[in-house]
This record gives sequence, C-alpha cells and structure tokens, in this order.
Amino acid sequence: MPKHEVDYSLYLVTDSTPAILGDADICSVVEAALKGGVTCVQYRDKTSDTGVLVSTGRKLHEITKKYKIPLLINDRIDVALAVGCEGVHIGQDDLDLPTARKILGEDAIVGVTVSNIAEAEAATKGGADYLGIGTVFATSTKENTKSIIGVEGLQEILLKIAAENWPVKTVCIGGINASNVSRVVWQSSGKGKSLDGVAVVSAIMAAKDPEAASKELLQLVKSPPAFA
Ligand code: TZP
Ligand code: MG
Repeated sequence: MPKHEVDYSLYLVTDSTPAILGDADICSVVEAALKGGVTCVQYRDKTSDTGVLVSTGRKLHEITKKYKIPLLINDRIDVALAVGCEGVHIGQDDLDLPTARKILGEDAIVGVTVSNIAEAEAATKGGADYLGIGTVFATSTKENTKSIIGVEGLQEILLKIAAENWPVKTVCIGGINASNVSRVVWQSSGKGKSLDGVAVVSAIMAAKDPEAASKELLQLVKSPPAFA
C-alpha cells in the first residue's frame, strides 16, 4: 500500500508486559484487534532481546500483511529492517529522523512522538509521515513521560499544523479509551486540523475482548459524538 494511503484512524501500539498483556499471546491479541478493525499496528517492546524483537516482529508482520495493515516498529530501525515491515516510530531520544529516513528510504513510514509545537515543526520539516502527539492524559503504560499536554496542548499543536498547512498526519496518544475518545477527537479538532486517528495501548491490549474493544473504538473515532 502506498504510504500516503495509510489509514491512521485506530492505531494499535502493542505492549508485552504482564501488567497489560497478562498471559495472553501478543500475536493472538493483535490478530483479534485487526479483526475488530485496527488500521495500523506498532510493535512496541521495551524489554525483549533483539532476537525476540525480530522473531516476534516477523510473526506480527505475517499477520498484519494478511489484513493489508502497516506494521511499524518502535525505536529500532535495525529491527524494522530485519523484519522488512513498513516503518518505524521514533521518540525524541531515539535515532534522529534524518538518519532514520536515510537508512529506511522514502517509501518507509516514519512517525515521531511530539509534545509541543517546536518538536512538531522539526519532525514535519524533517519529513515525518505522521506525528504521535501526546502524552494527552497520564497513563500507567508510559510512566516516565516528560509531558502531559492535555486536550489543550493537543489542540494547540493541531491549530499550528492547520495554520501552516503542514503536510503531516496526526494521531494522539496517552490514556485514550472508549470513555474519552469521542470528547478528545471532537474537542481537539476545534477550528484546526482534525486528528487523523487515535493511538491506544491498554484500551485494546489489556481488554478482555480485544476484537470487541477495537470495534467499539473504531466506531467512536469514525462517528461524530452525540454532543457535537
Ligand atoms: N506514548 C505516549 S503515551 C504512551 C506512549 C507509547 C502509552 C499510551 O498507553 P495507553 O495505555 O493507551 O494510555
Ligand atoms: Mg522511543
């Protein structure tokens, strides 16, 4: 799929820790989420050895390919290359964007975490395909986060993107779940650019029924909230 056609509506970021995944199998959870309508998957695993990252990444890629959904790898350009997947997601403290782009090439999807306008501008001008904007709400899934920006911070960045007409896609991340997603999508768009999607970890990875959770979230992202 050409990368400009990627649908970011419901972006699943995985987690392999017992607190979130429990004793479930990551591949089964991701496949259930894909059945439920997840449109993009990021394999994020901060603890496994490189060998496990590559073998799990390859298994996940076999699954995402069946659903024609892109798979990105968090942090690790080397793992993305070994897996042969569609791209990477990098944070502010990872390998820099120009180097990631140089290694992976123009066809790869490269996303960057941003939490303020300066980071959003640098990532956009550096050729990021999408921005992961957050952390919107405090979340136990990422404890060492530098900044909780709230819906206000998210809206500020989206307004700037709209004002400057930056050619970049946007998803928000951090504490998004079925109870707040409608409000976040609706409030944050305001007069600015609407989000292209929302990214979630625990709302799907820790759900009893990841397929049903994905279906519900996707429906909420795609339909205007009742109070709009
Ligand atoms: N980046 C910012 S917050 C976050 C990441 C990876 C974790 C989001 O997890 P959850 O469970 O959706 O709040
Ligand atoms: Mg990172």
